[in-house]
Amino acid sequence: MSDTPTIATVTDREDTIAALATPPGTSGIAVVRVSGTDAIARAAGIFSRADSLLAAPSHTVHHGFVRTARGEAIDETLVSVFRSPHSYTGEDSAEISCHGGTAVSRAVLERLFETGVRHALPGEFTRRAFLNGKLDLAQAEAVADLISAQTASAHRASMRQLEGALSKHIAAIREELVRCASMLELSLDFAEEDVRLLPPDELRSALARARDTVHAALDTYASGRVLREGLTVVLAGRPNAGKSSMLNALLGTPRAIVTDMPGTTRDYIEEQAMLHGSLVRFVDTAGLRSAGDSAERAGVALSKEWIAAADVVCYLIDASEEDIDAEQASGIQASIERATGSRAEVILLANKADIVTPETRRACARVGLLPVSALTGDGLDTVTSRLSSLARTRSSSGGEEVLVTNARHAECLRRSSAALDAGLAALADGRTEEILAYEVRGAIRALDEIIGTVTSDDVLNAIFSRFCIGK
Ligand SMILES: Nc1nc2c(ncn2[C@@H]2O[C@H](COP(=O)(O)OP(=O)(O)OP(=O)(O)O)[C@@H](O)[C@H]2O)c(=O)[nH]1
Ligand SMILES: [Mg+2]
Repeated sequence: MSDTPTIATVTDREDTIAALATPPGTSGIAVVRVSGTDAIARAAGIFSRADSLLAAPSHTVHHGFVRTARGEAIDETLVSVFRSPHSYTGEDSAEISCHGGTAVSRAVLERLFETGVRHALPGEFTRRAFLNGKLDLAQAEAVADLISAQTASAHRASMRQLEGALSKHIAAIREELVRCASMLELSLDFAEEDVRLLPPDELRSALARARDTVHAALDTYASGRVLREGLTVVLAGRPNAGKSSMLNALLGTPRAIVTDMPGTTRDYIEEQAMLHGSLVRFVDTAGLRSAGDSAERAGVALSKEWIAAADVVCYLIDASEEDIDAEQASGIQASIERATGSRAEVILLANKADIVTPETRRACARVGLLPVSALTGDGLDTVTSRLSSLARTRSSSGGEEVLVTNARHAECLRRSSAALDAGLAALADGRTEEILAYEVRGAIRALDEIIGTVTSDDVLNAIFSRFCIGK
């Protein structure tokens, strides 16, 4: 049986845990992080100046050697000491800064494991910080976002969330709802005396205000999602139009297979890229046609799903083969608008412009098709600047105080808003205060899930397992 801890045992907070906090591989220095009740004693146990570590006040740094059990030097190190509760996790912690490199950091870790320390699971340090009340759940999630932020704006948004902007906003809405709920419950307690502690008008406007604030926060998720995941740009069109060639040209690397056989791409191909500082997620899809075998049909079904989920559809037409006319162009535009509920921006591209006649080029200009060539790169600058400007506008918070970037938070806000809508409807219908109180409590519970006051182990496992080891 393996003694590697599983997610089921992760709630065992008694253990002292350790992990490499810096990326594995060659580097100037590497940091091994240790946390738990015995963290300082365990670090002292492998350190040449054990006494100075054991007596060290919090936030001090100590020079010395990490040694094998037989006393041979493993590395010359600096050990930082953080005493509970003034540490990242809230527990006693030590950070051993050793020389970078796989062998050194592994030897330091192995040495700690010999003394009974166990390897930390992904996100376990942050999970302990959350469980010890150092961070709420939205802030803990912001730590993961901060680490994975690829653009300046994603960095800013996760930093604001880590500083508590979202948590404070949620707390303010929650406070108002708790006031409504307690008044409602008091009214229920005194129902027989017909005591109304909050006039119905005041209750209605308090609930409507809370609902509008929840809606406003939820509305920012459209931008927040683009900021976090990148603008989803789907390359679509008939087989052989040059979609995969276009993906390769936009990425500047031969990522997708290109052949002159229609139906080459079966599965979709997803790849992220930075365009002028904005994050874009390109998706190359199978060519749209009804013929083909079952694998190709499955690919086409996926293409349609991607089109429906796109922020931008770049629809490619093979200008050397297909007729260019206004009716066809507006037909394509209309069918994509139908598929996306007009949410996606449509960019119609006439590809293979390198081999078309001047007459065809003029026809493209007349019907609003942008002539491009995936082969020569002609016209691609126009495409990339349109995409990066769309990525910027679609990820901008529009000056909103908070920006919801996380799908889990958006889902909680959706539930909170639905409960408040149901509560307001109950109030308008003159239904009992019990029903109203029930909905308001539901709205509060959904908000609590965002900051983690009520959250199941399953939700915590799902959140923290996505973290890297050592965070
Ligand atoms: N002349 C010219 N040929 C191109 C251009 N773009 C693509 N092609 C050629 O068109 C053929 C099909 O290209 P692909 O990129 O595989 O087309 P696709 O749309 O991905 O095709 P499917 O995956 O089958 O749907 C290949 O022979 C490409 O070399 C272009 O801009 N100019
Ligand atoms: Mg292809």
